[in-house]
Amino acid sequence: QQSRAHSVAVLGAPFSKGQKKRGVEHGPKVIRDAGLMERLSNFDFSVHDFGDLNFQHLEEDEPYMDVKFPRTVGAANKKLSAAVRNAVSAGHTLLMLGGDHSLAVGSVSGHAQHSPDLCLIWVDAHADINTPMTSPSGNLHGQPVAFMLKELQDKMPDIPGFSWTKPFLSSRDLVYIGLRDVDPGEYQFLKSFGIQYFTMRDIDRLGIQRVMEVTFDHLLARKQRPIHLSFDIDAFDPSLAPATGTPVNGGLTYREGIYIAEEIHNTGTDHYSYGFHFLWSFLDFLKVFDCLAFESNLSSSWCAGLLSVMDMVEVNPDLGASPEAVEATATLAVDVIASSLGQTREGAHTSMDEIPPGK
Ligand code: HAR
Ligand code: MN
Ligand code: MN
Ligand code: MN
Repeated sequence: QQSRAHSVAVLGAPFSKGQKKRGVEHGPKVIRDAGLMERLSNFDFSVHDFGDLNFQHLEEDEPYMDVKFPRTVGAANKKLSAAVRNAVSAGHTLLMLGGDHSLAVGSVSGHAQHSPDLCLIWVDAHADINTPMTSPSGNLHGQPVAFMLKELQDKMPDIPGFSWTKPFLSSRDLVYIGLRDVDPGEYQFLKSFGIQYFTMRDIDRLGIQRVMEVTFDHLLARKQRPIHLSFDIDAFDPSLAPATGTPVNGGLTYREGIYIAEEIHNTGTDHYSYGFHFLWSFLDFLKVFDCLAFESNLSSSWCAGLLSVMDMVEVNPDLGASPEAVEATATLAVDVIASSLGQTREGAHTSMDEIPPGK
């Protein structure tokens, strides 16, 4: 085996107190059972399984306003944040398996401590940007983005359990894809901060290819920077991802979801530089011969792209109508992960130095 410069770390976060339905804490296990590690072993990077974090449930944890389990969620995210920061600092690309989406507070903040210039791509049916005042449910998995945004600093009260984190992200460094269930207060925030977002209707109008192009123009045109992909499985249509807590009809198709993941993997390569399209297209044209030489000389052309941390959240095996429904949802999660890390639909150009002879 050749030396593998790049490495992907896998970290489970079996946590469910950001919402009221039990079962989402088993997400890491079912995603692993769907063959995650075997799929990752096919790539030309090394894989480190960091196992699952151990989260405490605090006995004394009264609601704050309407917010449920604030100290339990805060403590879990504090722990996750440190783990993500350490993994990224050690040079790994990190895959975080949730768990409910409140875990993004820890995951993105930990990432940001190492990479303050990161940008955030949030693929979800929901905007998860409620504050305790606007939240219709009191569930913290509908609020993680509100803890991150500098623009919301004066709208966020001091919630017990969260004194360890301060807002670190500008609203211009965030893009949403897949929205179709946005609360009134959330809509207000999206509009007043001018956040770039693509609802399912926008995907219908523009097509997923144009959506990704505009996403990268928005986030990467000025400079290449680390990407945090926070992928909520409920972004997919419930017919594809039934085992999740808050399904909403009219979601991503399989191909749209995979395309998003593939395009995120393709960032940061020669083929993708944003902004000066015509110039880069011309340079790409000149480089065609270079690339052919590159790919035939090396047994691997795997490239990390700009993806630095990925969350895969809200897979809840207790909510599938059948074992098949659960497995389909978990397998879909693994497919998205694999595509984000470089699995292609055109086949991998790995490990074949020459075409095998006929005889
Ligand atoms: N917007 C609703 C709320 O705040 C529902 C949020 C559901 N969230 C998730 N994560 N499943 O996206 O409660
Ligand atoms: Mn259970
Ligand atoms: Mn979510
Ligand atoms: Mn969601």
